[in-house]
Amino acid sequence: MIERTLLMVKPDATGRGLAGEIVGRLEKGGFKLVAIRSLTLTRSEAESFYGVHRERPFFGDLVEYITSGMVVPMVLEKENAILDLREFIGATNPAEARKGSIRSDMGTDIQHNAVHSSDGPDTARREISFFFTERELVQVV
Ligand code: FUP
Repeated sequence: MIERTLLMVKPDATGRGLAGEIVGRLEKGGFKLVAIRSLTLTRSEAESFYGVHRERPFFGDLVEYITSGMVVPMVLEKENAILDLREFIGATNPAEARKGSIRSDMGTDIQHNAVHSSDGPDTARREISFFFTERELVQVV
């Protein structure tokens, strides 16, 4: 099934000038770019985006970090996009991520792990509409 998912380049990667390289890798990897933007999240936006982690011990640090610089969210489309993208970016902790994956090559530690991607269909829908309007998701082929 053709799916759409959300990938967000995080501040550690944008700050090191890696956003373009990440987009290039994704496109070469067969992910079609549907929509892309850049912004710096406010604290309340970050708390809402990471709402499922509110009770976790790292929540405060995560919000602090994700608001510390620019993020580049994008919508990507392909067959089986959600799970394939999770595989493509590698495990959450760059030290455990598959060699050659984005997080292995570009992440620093579990917090500064270069990119986020949606972990399932419901999350993908929620995260895509968090950043993009319906109009931005329309593609005339
Ligand atoms: P992922 O779905 O791979 O992005 O990972 P999680 O949903 O488990 O975690 C979300 C984010 O919380 C991670 F990208 C990084 C951060 N995190 C920490 O900072 N410390 C932890 O111990 C676990 C996650």
